[in-house]
Amino acid sequence: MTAGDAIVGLPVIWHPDCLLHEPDGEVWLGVWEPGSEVPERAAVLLEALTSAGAAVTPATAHDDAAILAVHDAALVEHLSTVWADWEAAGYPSAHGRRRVVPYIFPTEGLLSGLPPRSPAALHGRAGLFCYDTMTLIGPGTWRAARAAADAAMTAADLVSAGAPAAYALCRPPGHHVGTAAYGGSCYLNNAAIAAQALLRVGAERVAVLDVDAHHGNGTQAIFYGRSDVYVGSVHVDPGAGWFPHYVGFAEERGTGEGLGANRNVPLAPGTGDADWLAAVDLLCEDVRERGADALVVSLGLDAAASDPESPLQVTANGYRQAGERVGALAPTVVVQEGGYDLASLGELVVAALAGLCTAASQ
Ligand code: SP5
Ligand code: ZN
Repeated sequence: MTAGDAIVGLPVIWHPDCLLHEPDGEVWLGVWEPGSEVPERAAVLLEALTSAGAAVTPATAHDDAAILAVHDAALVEHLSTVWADWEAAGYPSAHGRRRVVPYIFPTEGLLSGLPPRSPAALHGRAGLFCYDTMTLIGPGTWRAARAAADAAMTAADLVSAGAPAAYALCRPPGHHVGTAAYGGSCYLNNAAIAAQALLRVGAERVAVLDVDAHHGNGTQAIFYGRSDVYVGSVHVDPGAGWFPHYVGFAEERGTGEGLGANRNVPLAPGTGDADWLAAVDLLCEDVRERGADALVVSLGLDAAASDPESPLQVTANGYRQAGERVGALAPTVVVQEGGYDLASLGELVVAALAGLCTAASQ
């Protein structure tokens, strides 16, 4: 049996609309640059998983209930309408602004406690829910983000119905999106939506384990005051200079009823398999202690040594071992997050899911 054989038959939930989001780069430090969150990522992942024998399964349409349980309706309304408004107002055709990019942000310091109004000018409103300049919106963004959420909800259905594991091939990714704030190349929080969907159909306790190279700040924020969803994240230390810079520190343990249900394990740049897996083990230990009826894994592949967006040095074998440890905990919805090296993404996703399936089927 080869490493990949374990994933024969694994449901891979996919919607072709996930290819429609073309961010056309990112504005970083004032310069428009080629971005790394490109449609080819999804194509590469799909091809590798199909070749390995996974069972590609169409995402089915779901209503907005689970989405609106984790995101403010105003954020969803904004994301679903802002491109059409931008285009109708002539920003692309008359002003050369080919994507929605904010320039002013309603930070706490600007508002000084006043309520955030919805600005009259669309170019003012572009920053109402967005917290960076790298998360551009174009003609296909909303349809792709909504299709990714459908993929996550479809995977949650399968696991609720008894599948030991299901993988949602979500693109764009989602773990940087909070209740009413998007950024980090993410628009809807697919992992949080999956967790909420699992609760809706009967799970009492869900755990989200986030192994993306970056802190899952959105997922943390959504569940920070809740005890029904544990959130654990292992990531490159934001205190060492990495996105999301302001959050993701070890002392962030949750608040109120959620106190103790959030755990961050920040790692030094350069960390490789041994210490990364030890951090994954810490999170798994939390899940075993607290108990979970179902698990959501935010599977970022950008902790890999080959990845251009993070300084972690995890190998494909490391991802396989992480899959083995996590898969043993509970029935698992895997949601795709980051991972940007097109040459190694296929090997990495197959390794992670093969490890997970090996453990999940035992
Ligand atoms: C889902 C996910 O992994 N989001 C990552 C968001 C962090 N992106 C930080 C990008 C920093 C600028 N990248 C510079 C690349 C050089 N062009
Ligand atoms: Zn990432």
